[in-house]
Amino acid sequence: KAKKAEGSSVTKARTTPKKRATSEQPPGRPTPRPPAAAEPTRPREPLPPKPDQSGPDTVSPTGQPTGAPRAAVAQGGAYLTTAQGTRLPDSDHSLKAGARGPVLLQDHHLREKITHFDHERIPERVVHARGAAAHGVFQGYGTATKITKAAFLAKGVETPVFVRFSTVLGSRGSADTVRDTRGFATKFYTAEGTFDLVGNNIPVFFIQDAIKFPDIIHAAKPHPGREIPQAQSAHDTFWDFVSLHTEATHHTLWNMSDRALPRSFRMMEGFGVHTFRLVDAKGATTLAKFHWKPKLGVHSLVWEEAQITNGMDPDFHRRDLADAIEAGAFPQWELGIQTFPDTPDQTFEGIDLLDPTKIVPEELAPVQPIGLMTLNANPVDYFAETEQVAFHPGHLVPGIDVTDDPLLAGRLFSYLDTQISRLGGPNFAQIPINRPHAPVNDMLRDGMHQTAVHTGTAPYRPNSLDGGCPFLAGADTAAFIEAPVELPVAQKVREAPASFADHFSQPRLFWLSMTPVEREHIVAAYTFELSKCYEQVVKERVLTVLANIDPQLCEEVATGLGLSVPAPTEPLTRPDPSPALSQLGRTWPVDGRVIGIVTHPVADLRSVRSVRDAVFKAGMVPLVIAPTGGVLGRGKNPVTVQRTFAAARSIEFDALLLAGTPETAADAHGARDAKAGVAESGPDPRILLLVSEAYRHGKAIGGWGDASLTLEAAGIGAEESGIVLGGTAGAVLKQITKSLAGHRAWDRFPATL
Ligand code: HDE
Repeated sequence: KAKKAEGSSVTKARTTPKKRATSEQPPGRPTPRPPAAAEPTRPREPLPPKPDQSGPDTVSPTGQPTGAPRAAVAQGGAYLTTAQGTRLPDSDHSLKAGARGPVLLQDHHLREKITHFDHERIPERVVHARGAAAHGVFQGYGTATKITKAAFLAKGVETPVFVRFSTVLGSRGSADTVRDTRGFATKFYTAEGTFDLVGNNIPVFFIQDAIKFPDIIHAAKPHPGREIPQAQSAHDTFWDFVSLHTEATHHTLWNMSDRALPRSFRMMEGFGVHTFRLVDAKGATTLAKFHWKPKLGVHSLVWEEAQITNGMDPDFHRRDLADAIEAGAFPQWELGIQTFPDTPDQTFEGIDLLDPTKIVPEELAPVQPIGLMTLNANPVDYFAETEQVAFHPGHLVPGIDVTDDPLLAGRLFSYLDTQISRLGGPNFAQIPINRPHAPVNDMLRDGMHQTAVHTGTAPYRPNSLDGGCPFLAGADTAAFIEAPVELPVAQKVREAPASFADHFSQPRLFWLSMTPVEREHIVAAYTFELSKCYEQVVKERVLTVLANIDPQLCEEVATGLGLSVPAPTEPLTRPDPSPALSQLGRTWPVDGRVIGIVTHPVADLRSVRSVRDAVFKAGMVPLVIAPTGGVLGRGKNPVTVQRTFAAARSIEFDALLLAGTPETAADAHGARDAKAGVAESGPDPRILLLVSEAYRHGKAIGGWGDASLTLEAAGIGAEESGIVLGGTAGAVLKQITKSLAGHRAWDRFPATL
C-alpha cells in the first residue's frame, strides 16, 4: 500500500515537508512513519471535470488558468445527454401516448429536466442578497510584516482574491443604486489558508452587540404584511427602530450621506469595521482596523440620479464593474491599516476600539498602505461563483486574529450557520469558488453534498493506525493561536461597557466634517425618508435624535417636514472635524468615466470623431448619442452611434459633450430644422431632458459651435461652473476632463432647474 501511495502524484504533491514533520512532533512521542506512507487520507483535491461537462473546473474557481481551455459555450460536449451521461434523441417533446394523448410518467428525461429546474434556486442571502463579484490579485507591499506574520502581506507575494460587492436590504433582483450600505467582502486564497475580510463601505455599524442583528434587519426589511418597500430604509419600521435604538445614529447618518449612493463599486472605500488583532512572528500583538482605498477616489451619485437609475438601469453597478474589467480598466484598491497599541483597555485617544459604532479619525491614526488589490477577471458563471461564494469573518490566517468586539463575536457564529442553510449542508468549502488554495486535510467527513472521495481508515486524532498523522502545526505556522490577552475576572452579565453609551459624539464629528453641499444632501435625505413615514411619533423621535447631533441639521429637516424643532436631550460635544471623512475637495483620475457625445447627422462629424478618439486616449469611455442608431457620415471615418435619443438617459454619463454644426452644413441642409439636435422649434425634448438632468446633477457639460443653443434652450448659463462652451472640441474636452477630476461641479448645488 505504501509503495502505491509513493507512486501516486497526488500523494507526492501533498507530502508534508520534512521540517514540519520533525519540528512539530510533540515531545515524547515516537517518531512517526514517513509522511508519504502515513498520510491517513488523501487531502481534498478538486474532482476531475465530468467527461463532456467542462464547467467551472476548466476556468478555476478563482479565475486562475487551470490549463484547460476557457469554456466559450454552455455545451461541454457534442451530444446532449442526461445527467447520467446517456445520449438523448429528443429534448423538445415529452413522451406521450399518441401525439394528442397523455404525457407518460415513465419519461425519465422529462422528470430529470423539470426536477433539476425546480431546484435551480437556492435560498438567497438573508442580507446582502444582491451582489456582483470579480476575481483579482492582491500584492503585499511588505509594510505590515513588522507587525503581522501573515505571509500574504509579505513584499511581492501575490494572492488570488475574489471580491463580492452587495447591497444589504434588497432581495436578489432588487436595483443596484438604492440608498443602502454596500458590502465589500474579499476572499484571499492565501498559501496559509483562506482569509476573508468581510467588510462594508461604511466604517461603523448600527448595533454594538450581535444579539440586536435580527432586530435591525427586521426593522429595515420590508413590512411583513405587504412586503413593501423593497430595498429601502424610507419607511416607518426602520426609523422607529433607529430612533429608539440610538447607537444606530452614527451608521444611519452615514446612510443619509452620499456614501450610501456610490457612483460605482470601483469608487467605494471598504472598511473591516471591527478592530482586529495582528500578531507578529514573535507573538507580539498590535490592534488594527482595515481600510480599502480605491485608486479612482470615493464618488457618489446624487439622489435623483440614483432614483432614475433604479428604473433605467437597475443593474447599473453590476454592469459598470463587469464592463470596466472586460475593457481592461481593472479597478484597484490599496489595503491599509490603522494601528493601535494593544493596551489592556483597548482604547485609542479615548475611543473604545471594541465599539463598532466608532471610527478612529484618520488624522489621529493615519491609514498605512500594506498592499494593492487589482480586480482583473469577471466571473463566468454567476451562480457557481458569485452566488455560491461563502464568506466568514472567522476565516483567518496566522498573524490575523479577532478581538472581543461583541458584534464580531456574533458574526463568528452567524456566517457558518447561514452557509449551512443557504448552501445546503456543511460541505460548502468544497464548492469550487470556496476551495482553499492551501492543502486541506480537515478530517471532516460525510454530510450533504460531500464531493470528496476520502480514503484511509483513521480520520481522527490521536491514532496509531495512520502513524499518528496528521501532525499539528507549531506556533510558527499555525492560525488560531490565542494571543495571551488577560480577561477581566467578572461575573456573567448582560450589559455593555459604559463607553458604549456615547451615541452622539461621533455622528456629530461626521456632520461637522462635511462640506456645505454634503450637509445639504444629508438634510435632503432625512427629509425624503421621513416624509415617507406615516407615524408622526416616529418622525418626532427622529428629530430628537437629530437635535443631539446638530441644531442646524435638526432645524432644516424639521422645516422640511413641517414639524417643530425639539431641544437636544444630550450636551453637544465639540469634536475636531476629520477632513478625511469628506468626499470633496480633491481631484482623482478620470479613468473609465463615461462621456456622452450628443450629435446628429449634420453635425461636425470630424470633430465628433476626433473628440471621441481623444476621450478614448484619456482612458475614458466615449458613447455617441444620435437621433437614430447606425452609422453617421460616410468616408474613411464614419461615427458609430452607441445610444439613440430614445435610449440615452443622463444617468449613464459622467459628462456630456454637445457637437456643433458647421455653418456650411447648416446652410447646405437649408435650415436649422435639418439638424435633429437643435431645430427651429427648439431642441429635441429628449436631449433637453438629458442636458437639464446632467445640469441638475452637477455634471460637466461642454459644447462647441451652435451647441450653445441647446444649453440656452435648457436655461443653462454659459458662465456657470462645469459648463464649457466654444473653442475647439479638443479644448472643450480638456476643460471637461479637468472638471471631471473633481467628480462634479459642486457649486451648482442646490440645483435650481
Ligand atoms: Fe454580515 N451577514 N452580519 N455584516 N455581512 C451576512 O452571511 C451578520 C455585519 C457583511 O457577499 C450573512 O453569507 C450578523 C457587519 C457582508 O456574501 C449573515 C451581523 C459587517 C456580507 C450575516 C452582521 C457585515 C454579509 C448573510 C451582526 C461589516 C455579504 C449571508 C452581528 C463589517 C457577504 C451570508 C457576501 C453577510 C450576519 C454584521 C458585512 C447572515 C449576525 C458589521 C459584506 O451570516
